[in-house]
Amino acid sequence: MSKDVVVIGAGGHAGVVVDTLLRMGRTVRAISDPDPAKHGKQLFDIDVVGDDQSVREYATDSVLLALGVGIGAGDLRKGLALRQTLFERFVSDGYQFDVVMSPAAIVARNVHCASGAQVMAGAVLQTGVEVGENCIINTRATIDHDCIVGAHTHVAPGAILGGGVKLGRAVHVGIGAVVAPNVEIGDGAIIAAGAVVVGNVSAHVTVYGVPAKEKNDL
Ligand code: JB3
Repeated sequence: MSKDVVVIGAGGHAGVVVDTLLRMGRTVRAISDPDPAKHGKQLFDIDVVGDDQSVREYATDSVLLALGVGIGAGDLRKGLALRQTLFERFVSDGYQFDVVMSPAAIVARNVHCASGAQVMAGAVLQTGVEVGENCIINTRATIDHDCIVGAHTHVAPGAILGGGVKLGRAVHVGIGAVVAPNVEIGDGAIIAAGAVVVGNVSAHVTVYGVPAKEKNDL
């Protein structure tokens, strides 16, 4: 039987994470969030017990963690950096992150998801896909055969990756974006919502539109 889970963050993404964990049959022990207005409140009957310091009350070997902070709005690079910082801080303190896998996702038998990866309802992951640590494959995203998704990357709802796509680390693929087969996206790149990417994208670049082109004013 799996260990109980503590969820970090109590916003919109955390609600999805907690619901998914409950559907997986996990017990969610507590939720942490720095916002004092959320302390004492509940998410699906689970208490928001305090800030991240309250997580330290649970021995590292007694619980698993799940990152409920998504910050997929506003400054996307800041959001991705916060997710990476929180993940790495808790790992260096000795905690382990659960793989959050919706029972309503369709996942080929040989897909590999690293620690902390999150695959939400309706996502489709085809054969040979590798999902790096602390990634979000969000609602109804499609990751086709042999794609590699780098650590800390967020594939937003409804995005579609053709076969053999390689996403670097801390990439954001926006809602409904499409990436053509075998395209490579560099570390830290942002693919805007609805973009159609037909060629490789360099690291730390933002692209938008159909077909996608570079945005230089960010
Ligand atoms: O688009 C979709 C389907 N999901 C988006 C998701 C990926 O990102 C969603 O629509 C939002 O854009 C965003 O969800 P998120 O991150 O839950 O955003 P929000 O609802 O604004 O909640 C963020 C929560 O994280 C707030 O309660 C913050 O107080 C909390 N937070 C910020 N920094 C933190 C920290 N929580 C903890 N535990 N530790 C922190 O350092």
